[in-house]
Amino acid sequence: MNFRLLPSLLFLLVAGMVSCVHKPQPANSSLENLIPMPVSVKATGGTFELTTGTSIFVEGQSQDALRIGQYLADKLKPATGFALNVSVASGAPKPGNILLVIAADTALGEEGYELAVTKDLVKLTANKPAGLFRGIQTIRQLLPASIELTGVQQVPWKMATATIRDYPLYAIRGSMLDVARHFFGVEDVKRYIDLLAFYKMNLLHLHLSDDQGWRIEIKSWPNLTTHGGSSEVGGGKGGFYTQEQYKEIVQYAADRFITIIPEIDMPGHTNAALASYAELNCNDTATKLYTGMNVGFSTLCTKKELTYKFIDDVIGELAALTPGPYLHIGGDESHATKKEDYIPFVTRVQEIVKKHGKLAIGWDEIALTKLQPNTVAQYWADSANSKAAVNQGAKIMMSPAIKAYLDMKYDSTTKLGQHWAAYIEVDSAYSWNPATLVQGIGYENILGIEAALWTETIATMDDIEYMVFPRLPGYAEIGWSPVAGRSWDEYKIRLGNHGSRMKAMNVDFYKSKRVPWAE
Ligand code: IFG
Repeated sequence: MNFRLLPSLLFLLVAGMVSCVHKPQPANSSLENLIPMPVSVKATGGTFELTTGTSIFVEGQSQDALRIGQYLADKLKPATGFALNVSVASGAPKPGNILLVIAADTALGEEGYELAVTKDLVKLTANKPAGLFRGIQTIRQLLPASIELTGVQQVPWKMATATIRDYPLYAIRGSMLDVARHFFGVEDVKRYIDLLAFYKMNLLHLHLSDDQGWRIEIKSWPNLTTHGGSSEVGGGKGGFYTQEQYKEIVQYAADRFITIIPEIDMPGHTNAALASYAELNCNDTATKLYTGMNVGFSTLCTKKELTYKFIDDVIGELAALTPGPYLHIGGDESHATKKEDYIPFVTRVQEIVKKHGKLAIGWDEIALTKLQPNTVAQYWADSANSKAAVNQGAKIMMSPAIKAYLDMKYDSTTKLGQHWAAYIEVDSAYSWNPATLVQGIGYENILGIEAALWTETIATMDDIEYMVFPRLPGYAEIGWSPVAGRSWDEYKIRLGNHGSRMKAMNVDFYKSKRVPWAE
């Protein structure tokens, strides 16, 4: 034995042990690939097989459960070719079936569920319909990734048996889509909603107006869309949602237990409205349509009474179309509005929102004003504003630009997006805790988390998918899963195993080198 070699042999031995201890083992069962990670997963080591003979039963005459059951059947059919029957159970289901139950279990809250998979039965129980729908996403993720393909696959549709009990950490987990800088039609928005639903998100904030475009039909002010909706960043044709189309989006989201929050940004970010109606301008002269990317140059005329009639009409029509509790009034980057005008303006707009039976939410600058009880401040860049809002007793929607702005480039080589706040690689997008990010904003102050996609540089659904994925699943987990034990080193394995699911869903995601993508 050449003893001089001993130290290097020892080093190799120790290094070998360390690496096998720390090298995360690729998950070998879908139970270990769930995103967001459930509160508790108890594997029982068997398998349940979905077959052409499987039926979906619901207990009791619950129309919600039947509709959710049909949603599951519709999701499973393309890849399996099975037309699963959905009906009300009469007695205990026979082996090989799925049973959906809505039954009182208050600890599960609005969106929690319990999923018991045995070799004979998949039983999903929830306290409320939304919980049943969230549990359906877990069933999808327990099946092989090819379940998300659109053509029939000849594979055994096996699920690992387990008992899962699960519910969200935050009441709101969502995303914002800016349809003002670049317009995205109803089908694109529906696809975005489908992707949010897969990761148990429950909010879509639509940024409906800005300098470059007005995107929602307001019958009492038609030029807002006929003129203000006719262009976009870069000079494209823009577009807008008729009220019927907006209602279609709202219903599509509601069917997936996702709430729409519409935003009319004001007093800044209003050039599209100012270009549409000369009388909205202090000088009674309409501005030109704007197709650039600057911000902070526009303001409604806060001194004119007409401005508040305009706002009352707009918010009134939008509130009537929006079942959700919130209307977003923007309030950001009002650099062309004097502070002494901004404060009474936002105070008045909050009153108008309240008059129409809604709660106001605004970007964190609104904390400069006296906030109505239950007004929410959305933290994006100024922690002082957000702490001021907390000091007024307001809840915070966490959308820190340095962590949750989806238009931030991954790194300096990313062609799309901007990087004024930060480069946000997939690990950075995941490795933060909303409840500790800003001193003075704790868990009890936070309404939820929202990842925002601004679209100055984003023009197509592919662009959206590239910037949103694979970061979005991380935000879904931050918003849903327990903080204890959360770590990038563990999560990245699960995310790597989701590559095949995103691929099966035709998501054009960014293949970050920081993720061990499973083949
Ligand atoms: N800030 C602006 C957005 C958008 C964004 C791009 C907010 C609240 C920069 N306001 O973020 O309109 O231009 O990253």
